[in-house]
Amino acid sequence: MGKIIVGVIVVVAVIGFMLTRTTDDAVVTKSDSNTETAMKAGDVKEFSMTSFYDEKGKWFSLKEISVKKGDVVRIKVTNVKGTHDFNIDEYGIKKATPLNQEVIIEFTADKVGEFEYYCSMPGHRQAGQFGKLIVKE
Ligand SMILES: [Cu+2]
Repeated sequence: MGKIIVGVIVVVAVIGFMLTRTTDDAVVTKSDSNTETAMKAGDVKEFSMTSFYDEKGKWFSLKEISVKKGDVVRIKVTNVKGTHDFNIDEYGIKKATPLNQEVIIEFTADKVGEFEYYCSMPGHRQAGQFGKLIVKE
């Protein structure tokens, strides 16, 4: 009698152990593939703006860009009037934007916060040539 009970307990324990193992493996595999999918699926967020000046100041046509952390940000800047560039200090971006050329700036938004993009030509930022990059968690 005692042997049977011990035998049953052992069988139950072995089955339970196997079930736990299977479940753990399944969970691990699932979360791994989810992580991979999330990394690969980093959405590409594309924006276009022009860079120019007029009698009121110097400008980027787009004043604000909002993305999520992990997004690939692609900004197309076309300088249509004057001499300008495109900078985001916190992301180490400094790009010349020659007249009448579409310049593509691409980076992964891996830092959360609000950052300013601006033109570094003397006086341009002060004259209005800046905008806000918002990266949300
Ligand atoms: Cu400028």
